[in-house]
Amino acid sequence: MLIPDEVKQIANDIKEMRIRGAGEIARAAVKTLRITVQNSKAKTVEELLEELRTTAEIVINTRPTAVSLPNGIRFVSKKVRKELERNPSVEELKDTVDKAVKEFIVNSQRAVQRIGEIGSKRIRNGDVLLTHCNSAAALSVILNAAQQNKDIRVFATETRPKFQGHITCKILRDAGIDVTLIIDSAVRLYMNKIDTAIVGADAISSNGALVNKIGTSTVALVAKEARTLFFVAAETYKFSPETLIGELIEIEERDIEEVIDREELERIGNPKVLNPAFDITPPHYIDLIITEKGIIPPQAAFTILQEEFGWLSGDKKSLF
Ligand code: RUB
Repeated sequence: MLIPDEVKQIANDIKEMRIRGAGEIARAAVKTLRITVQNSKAKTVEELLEELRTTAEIVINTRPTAVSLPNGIRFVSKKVRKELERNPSVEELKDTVDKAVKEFIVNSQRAVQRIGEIGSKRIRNGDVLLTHCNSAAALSVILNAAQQNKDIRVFATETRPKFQGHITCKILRDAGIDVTLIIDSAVRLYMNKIDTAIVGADAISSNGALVNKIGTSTVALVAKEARTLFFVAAETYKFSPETLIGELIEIEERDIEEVIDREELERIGNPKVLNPAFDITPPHYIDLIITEKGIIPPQAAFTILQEEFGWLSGDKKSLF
C-alpha cells in the first residue's frame, strides 16, 4: 500500500506539534482515515481494512499521551466493524468511514462548545482565573463566561519549553479579556489572587487522575494548598479505556533541544536533560471535571468510561 502524502504530512505535523492540543490531534487523526479511503485502490474489503490499519498505526504512534487520538480512531473503527456485519462492498465501507469521520469531527467540536456553556456557569462575575498551556476546552469555558459579560481576569502561564501560553494570551486578548502572562514558576506567588484554575486534558484515567501538560500537577498542588478551585475541561473522548484494563498512560518524552540548544548544553558541561511533555495530577487535587455530558467529580471517570466504551475495549492494536 502507498501511504498518501497527505497522511504522512498530517502525521508529521502532529509529531512536530504544528497540529497540537488533544482535541485538534484527534480530529486530524480521524481525517487521515478519510484521506486513506479517498486515495485507496483496494479491490477487496480486506485490502481496504489493511490500509486503514496501516494509517491508524502511523497516526497512533505520533504522540503517545493524547488518548483522544486512539479514541478518535476507535470511534470510526467501531462504525466500520458494525458495517462489516452486513457484508458491505468496498464503496459502501468507504462511505461508512467518510460519514464516521464527519460525525466524530462535528461531535467533538460540539463537545468543546457544550463544555464552554456548562463550565461558564461556574465562573462568577469578578473572578480571577488561571490557565496553563493552551487548551481549547478550557478556553471555551473562559470565552463563554466573557461572552456572558462576566468581568473576568486571566493569568496565563508561559508553559515552558514550547510556550503554548503565548497562544492562550493571543486568543484571550483577541476576545478583549484582561490577561497577565507569568512564568511557570510564578504560579505559587500569584495563586492567592486566583479564584479558579482551569486546565484541559490529554487523558483522564479510570481512577480520575489527569494527564496534561507538564506543570499542571504543580498548578493543582499549589491551588489545593491555597484553597483555590481546580477545574478540568475535558471531552469524554479524553478518558482512557486502556486504563480500565490496567494499562498506564505513557508520558511522552520529547527532544531535549526543546529545552536547551546543543551549544549551551556543551558550555554547561553536558548535564543530563529530561523533557517530559506531560505530568499526572492525582484525582484528590481536582474539584471537578467539566465534560460535554455534564460536570462530574474525578471519581466518576470510571462511570464515563463504562458508558462510552464498555468493559473490554482497551486494545489499541486491534482497532480495525
Ligand atoms: C496540550 C495540552 C492541552 C490538552 C488539552 O499539549 O496539554 O492542555 O491537550 O487541549 P501540547 P484541548 O501542546 O503538547 O499538545 O482542550 O485543546 O484538547
